[in-house]
Amino acid sequence: MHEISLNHPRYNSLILREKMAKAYQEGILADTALIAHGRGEAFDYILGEKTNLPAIKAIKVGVSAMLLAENPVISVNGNSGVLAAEKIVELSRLIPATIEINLFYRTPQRVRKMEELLENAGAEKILGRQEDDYVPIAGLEGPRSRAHPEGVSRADVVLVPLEDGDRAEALVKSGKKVITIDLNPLSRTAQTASITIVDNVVRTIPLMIQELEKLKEYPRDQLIDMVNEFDNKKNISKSLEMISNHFNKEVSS
Ligand code: PTJ
Repeated sequence: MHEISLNHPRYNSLILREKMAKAYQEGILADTALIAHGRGEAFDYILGEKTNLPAIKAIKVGVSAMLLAENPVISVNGNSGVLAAEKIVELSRLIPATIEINLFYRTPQRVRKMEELLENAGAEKILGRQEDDYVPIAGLEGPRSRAHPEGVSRADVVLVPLEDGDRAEALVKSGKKVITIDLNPLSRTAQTASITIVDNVVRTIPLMIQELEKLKEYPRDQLIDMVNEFDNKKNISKSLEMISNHFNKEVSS
C-alpha cells in the first residue's frame, strides 16, 4: 500500500484505487477490473463525484421495487464486492434479499475469494458458490449464464451493480425487473435495465439503506405507484443532461 496523505485533494478516490489494487493482488478481482474501475472514475468525475437528483430518484424507485418483490436478489461481482461488501450485506438483511455471487470472469479461485469476502462482511447465506447448482439464463452461454435455482433464477427483482450488458439484457428478457448501478449512463446495462441508478456503488448502497428506513413505513400502494410511474429512459436523460451541463460550464468559464 502507498502512503496517501489525508489532505491530498483526491484522497477518497486514491484510497479506493488502493483498495482495488490490493484486492487485485489478492486474486479477488478480474484482470480487467481496474480498467472498469477507471472508466467508472472518469464518469464519476464529470458527474461531480456526488449523487445527483436523477440517481436519488432511481434509488427510491429501486428500493421500493425491492421492498415490493417476492424474491429479491442482490447479484454481487468482484468490483461491487470489493467496494461495498459490508453495505451490500446490510442491505440484503434489511430488505431482506438473497445474495448471489455472479462473476463475468468466473474461476473457482475467484468464487472462493468472493465467498470469503462476503462472509467476512457478515453474510450468512450466499448463493452462487462454486459447488452450487445452477440453471442457465436463456440467451447466455458460459459461466455468466449461471443463475442459482433459489436465487437469480426465480427472482422477480434483481439488483445487479456494474453488470455486463448481455446479462442485464437476458435478465430483462426473462421477465425480471433489473435494477442496476452504473456510472456510465450510456452503457448497455444502463440502457437496458428497468431501473438505472447512475451513481457510484460506494455511495449508492449506503443511500439505499437510508431510503429503505423511510420507505418501509410507506403504504404498499404508494410504493407501487412510485415504481409504475417511473420512466427510466427519461431519468437516464437527466443524468446525461448533467454531464453535458458539466462540459458546457467548463467551456464557458
Ligand atoms: O468480477 P467480474 O468477473 O464479474 O467482473 C466485473 C467487471 C466489472 C470487471 C465486468 O463486469 C466488466 O468488465 O464490466 P464492464 O463491462 O467494464 O462494465 C463496468 C461498468 O461499471 C462501466 O460502465 C463502468 O462505468 C461502471 N463502473 C465502474 N466502477 C463503478 C461503476 N459503476 C458504479 N460504481 C462504480 N464504482
